[in-house]
Amino acid sequence: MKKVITYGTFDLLHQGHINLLKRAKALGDWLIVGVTTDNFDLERGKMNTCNNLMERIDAVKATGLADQIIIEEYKGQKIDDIQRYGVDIFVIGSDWEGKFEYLEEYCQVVYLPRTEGISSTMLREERPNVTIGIIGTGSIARRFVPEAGFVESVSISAVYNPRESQGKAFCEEFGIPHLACSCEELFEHCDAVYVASPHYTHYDYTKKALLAGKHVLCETPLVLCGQQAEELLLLAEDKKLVLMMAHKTAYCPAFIHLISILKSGVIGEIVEVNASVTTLTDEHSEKLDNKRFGGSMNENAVFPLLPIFKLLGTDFRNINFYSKMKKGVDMYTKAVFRYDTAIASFQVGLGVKTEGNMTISGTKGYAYVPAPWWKTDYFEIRFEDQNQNKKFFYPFSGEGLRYEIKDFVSNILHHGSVYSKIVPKELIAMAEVQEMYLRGKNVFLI
Ligand code: C2G
Repeated sequence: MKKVITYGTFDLLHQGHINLLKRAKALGDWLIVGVTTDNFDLERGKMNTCNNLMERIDAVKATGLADQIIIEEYKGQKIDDIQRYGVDIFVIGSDWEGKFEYLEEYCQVVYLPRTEGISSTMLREERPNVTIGIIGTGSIARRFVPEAGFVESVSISAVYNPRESQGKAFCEEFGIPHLACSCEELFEHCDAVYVASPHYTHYDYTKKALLAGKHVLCETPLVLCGQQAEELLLLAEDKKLVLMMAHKTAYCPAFIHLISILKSGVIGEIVEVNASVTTLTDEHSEKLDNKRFGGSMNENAVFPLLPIFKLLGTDFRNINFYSKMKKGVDMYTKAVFRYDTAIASFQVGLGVKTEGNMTISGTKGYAYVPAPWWKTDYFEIRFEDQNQNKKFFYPFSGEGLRYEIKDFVSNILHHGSVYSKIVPKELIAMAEVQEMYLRGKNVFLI
């Protein structure tokens, strides 16, 4: 029996794919089709797929042309597959001409003519586009606009900044078509809003945008009060709108895989999580203004709270906070959580520097994520027997905001059906912890 293998993403499966599969099948008796995983596509720079892995597998299955479907998840897998399945012919479209000579050592390599005039890219361009209006034009918004350029089906349509001259300069610099003079005007020019203003304005802007029927991606922290978080989430649910916090760590591939690997029990029962985020800040920075911004907790706590809640849940018994203050602002805070079967701690600082790594300790081993763990592309799982240690590498492109933007846009286009990387319970608990701190509950000054 002659076995043929071919690979592809098969996003928005079209006639070009079908022609290729038909021709590939005609070359032998058994056709194996490798469908790339979402993560493998991310790794090879394909950020823009519209269908997820299951949808793409289903589409290939529905053609009735594949005798066997496998998933392709890593570089070099083609050699392993060819040997494992005893493949005689590797087939790929002519756009890959010359790229797979290295497989000739293992089987025959055939490039088939690509079907002209149709491609997934063309089909993606025909799909609906989400327009985003940005509120606030500070440093994070400056990073957001170029990152949005890497995501399919999205464009930045308008900007609002109460300080009009800053909004105007931003529009000119990034070529954004509309400068709005008010929130209401901004809402008229977009489907969704990115709230990138100072955190003490998040609640008002997010609520206004939701009431105006706009999806919202709000910068961190969403709000600093549990009841406000709950209210906003309920409002979004009620209006069938997407509300997400722009917590870039939650959407980055390495972090997502770290959590799944640890949940599968590789380091045994998790007994402690420790994470630290410190950024030395200029003494005159407005982040140290105690009336509006607050300090380290307000600025950074949502980062370490994410792995703690993901791994240990939100049902902690209590938290003690230890803070070093200056002019009414916490320059450094260490928080210690007691859970029934575990403990967690984090350090956040604007005026004290620590090693910004994360360690997760378990009964069989531990995970080590080097600084800056909150935008990592790499981690290690370590054991008593060092021979068993494993290193994991993932893509983390550019500023890393493209992953959250992609999720936000897909969620809007798929009517909220994309799995939330931060669930409402976690968002509310994050706000509650910050509220607890602001109210001074178990806060000890050093
Ligand atoms: N194809 C085609 N005609 C088109 C579009 C695509 O013949 N108009 C072929 C491609 O050449 C490829 C297959 O359809 O052989 C799948 O294409 P994609 O989904 O774009 O996947 P691709 O990125 O080419 O995957 O390991 C992954 C593979 O190496 C390549």
